[in-house]
Amino acid sequence: MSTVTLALSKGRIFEETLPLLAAAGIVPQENPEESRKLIIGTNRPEVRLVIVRASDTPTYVQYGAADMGIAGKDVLIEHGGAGLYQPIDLAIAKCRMSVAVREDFDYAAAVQRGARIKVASKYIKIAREHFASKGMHVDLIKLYGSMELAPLVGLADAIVDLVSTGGTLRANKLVEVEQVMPISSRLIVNQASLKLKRELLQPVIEAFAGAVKP
Ligand code: PRT
Ligand code: MG
Repeated sequence: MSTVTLALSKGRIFEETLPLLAAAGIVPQENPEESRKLIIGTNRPEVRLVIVRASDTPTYVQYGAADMGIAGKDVLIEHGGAGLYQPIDLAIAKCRMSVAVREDFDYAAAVQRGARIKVASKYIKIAREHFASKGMHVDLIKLYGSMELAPLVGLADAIVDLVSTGGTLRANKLVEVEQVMPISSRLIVNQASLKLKRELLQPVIEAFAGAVKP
């Protein structure tokens, strides 16, 4: 029997994917937040979920270790998208990529005088393209988490990070000075799987497409 493996990350993507899975008639047998299992069965014997780190989802799908996955546009841009078919914007896990600085940093003035600023981010590719498109010269500093700390301790003048409610920026006395792009999550499919397992995958893709709430 041919099987389908779907890669998902815990947290917001898993939560917001549950209704889409339900629309495809797929119900996970366990909640990954409670279980430590990395492979989770479903009500359908031919469908299983693998629980991966959000930024690893495209890699599992690219190499065919998972047939399908759900990943944020942020993660997909940084990955590059090789080997991935990206059929649907699922309109889940929505947020925006933004530039933020300390309240007391005059970003507009720095841009105006063509200052070379230090920018910390986990999203180096997105940050590089954004500042290049503005014709700004920046020094990029790669971080893996809690970017909000960097301007507070003098590691960077600005950060490029995801913003949802804005609560994290406010709590750290940072302000959003530019929106880089809106972010949502996409369904991604391994290109070879799509050809070899079309009969199994196509109905899942269609059910997801039909369940998207824009
Ligand atoms: O935690 P890990 O390193 O494993 O990966 P991750 O943080 O990328 O995973 P996860 O599960 O937190 O996020 C998965 C995806 O959800 C991301 O790739 C985004 O596409 C999407 N998403 C949507 C978000 C947010 N909203 C979001 N608010 N990802 C992260 N955040 C963080 C943001 O980085 C910041 O630290 O939440 C904080 C800001 O939130 P507000 O509400 O205070 O503005
Ligand atoms: Mg996280």
